[in-house]
Amino acid sequence: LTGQTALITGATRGIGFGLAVGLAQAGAKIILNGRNSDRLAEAADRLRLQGVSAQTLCFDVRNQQAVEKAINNFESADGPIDILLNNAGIQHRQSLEDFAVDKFQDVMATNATALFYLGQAVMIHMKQRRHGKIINIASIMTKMARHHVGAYVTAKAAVGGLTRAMAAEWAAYGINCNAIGPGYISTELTQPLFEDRTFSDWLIDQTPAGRWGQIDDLVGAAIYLSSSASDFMHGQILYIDGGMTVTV
Ligand code: GCO
Repeated sequence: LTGQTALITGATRGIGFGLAVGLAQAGAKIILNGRNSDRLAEAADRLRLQGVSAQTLCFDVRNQQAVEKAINNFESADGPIDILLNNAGIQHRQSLEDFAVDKFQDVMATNATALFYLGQAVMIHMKQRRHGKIINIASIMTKMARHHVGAYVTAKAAVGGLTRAMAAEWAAYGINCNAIGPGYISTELTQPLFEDRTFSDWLIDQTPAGRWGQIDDLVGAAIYLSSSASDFMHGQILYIDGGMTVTV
């Protein structure tokens, strides 16, 4: 990815931070995004400790004006954004019948609508260059569901549709849009589940690979979808789930 610049949203921790390290190790210049400037600076410091220099762009992905301003300013002052990794996401677990409306709306805004804001903002520039890679972070919940994550399931299903919609309209401009659908990856977001012995034993039993996923399990797919190796791939979702979605 040498010579390419990658913007990763929600990159202060978890999958976003791990993929930033992976793309950097493959040669990309990195822009970390987060909505908290202190956490963003701390993440950039952690990256530097791993020998990776990163720029930072602090904005809330749910704020379309802030998204457009940050990306247009970067493009005019610092240069092209070649790769967008739409990673930012939140989780809220509650029974659907009791699910708080404001929480549902926040999950949808962060995990789905924000990806549209980011995609629209970067593609205007990618279209001019007839080159760009957009990678949306979907989930096994793009095509499955489980109790108490109804907003997340709905949002991640929308990510699958948005990925196809972006591909349908933007492939003609030399922009590849695809998605990665992680299974259960051990991160801060899933820590309550990882620490729940009953859930974790069930998950391992449901997963042919017999283990929780690690963030490093996702890096290869992110590099592939960021590189010219995937130039003829459009609108696809790569499920990296230990086999969970293909077995009963
Ligand atoms: C949950 C988890 C899942 C995982 C991930 C699996 O409560 O079931 O949060 O949603 O985060 O999405 O791909």
